[in-house]
Amino acid sequence: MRFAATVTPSEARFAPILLRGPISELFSLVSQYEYDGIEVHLRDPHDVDWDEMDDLSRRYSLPVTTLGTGMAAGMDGLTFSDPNEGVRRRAVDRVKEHIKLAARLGSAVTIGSLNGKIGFDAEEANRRREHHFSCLKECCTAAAEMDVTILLEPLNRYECDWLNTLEDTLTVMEQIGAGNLKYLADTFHMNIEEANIGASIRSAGISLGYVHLVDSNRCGPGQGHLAVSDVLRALMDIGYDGYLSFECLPKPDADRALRNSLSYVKTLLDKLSS
Ligand code: LER
Ligand code: MN
Repeated sequence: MRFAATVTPSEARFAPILLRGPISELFSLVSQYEYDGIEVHLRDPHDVDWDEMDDLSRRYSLPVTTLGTGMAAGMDGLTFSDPNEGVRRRAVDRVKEHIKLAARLGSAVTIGSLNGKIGFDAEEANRRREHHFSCLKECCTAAAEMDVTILLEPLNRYECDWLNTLEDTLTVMEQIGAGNLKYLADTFHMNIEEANIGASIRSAGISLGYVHLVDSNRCGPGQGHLAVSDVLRALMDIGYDGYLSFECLPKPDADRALRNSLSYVKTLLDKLSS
């Protein structure tokens, strides 16, 4: 398993991201902490210089694992389930730009907060699910043409009112039927929504494309009450060899969160494999 750190060049404070700053400093820092990859959250992919990102990724031998898109929802109000067609169009067009950048960098694109909400009215909720389906399908088709994977991330009930569990996600994935659509398991959300995190990971099997390894309090693994070794054991059981990305709060500070998360998880993995 490989390790990624979450970063953003955006000033936005609401997302659980380890490092913020100019993109060149972010690559330099993450490589100093000896991570294998870097997960970059971008409100709009044109907020950064694509050539510069490509150069930095090569210079530091640091693959961009996935592009986070949630800031497009949080800052610009763009979602796939919005009742307004113009908003949905802008959401899809925005994600298509993330997809182009991802194709350039060899990364995936995450869809989490962009899934949006559906509300309580049954008919309206059905319409919004259909809107979501059309938008996600269009993005998966565009991504497939460029060999890009889309990671579908369910969020906990306080952030999303319909796509919360592995089961919800597998249902959507089955409806879409795209080979380049994978499940992103975020253990912070799973800790709230899944009855048994290890069992869910085992039942996800090859649908699993990426992991946000975060503790129960959204701090780095080892700082809360998540049974991290159960999660790692389940990942080992299904032969997961992708990234574990620490999408967590920079607490007590970014330096310690980056250092301690990595050493804590590496030590557990060593114990589990011996
Ligand atoms: C995005 O990866 C995520 O987990 C969201 O909860 C961020 O708000
Ligand atoms: Mn997440």
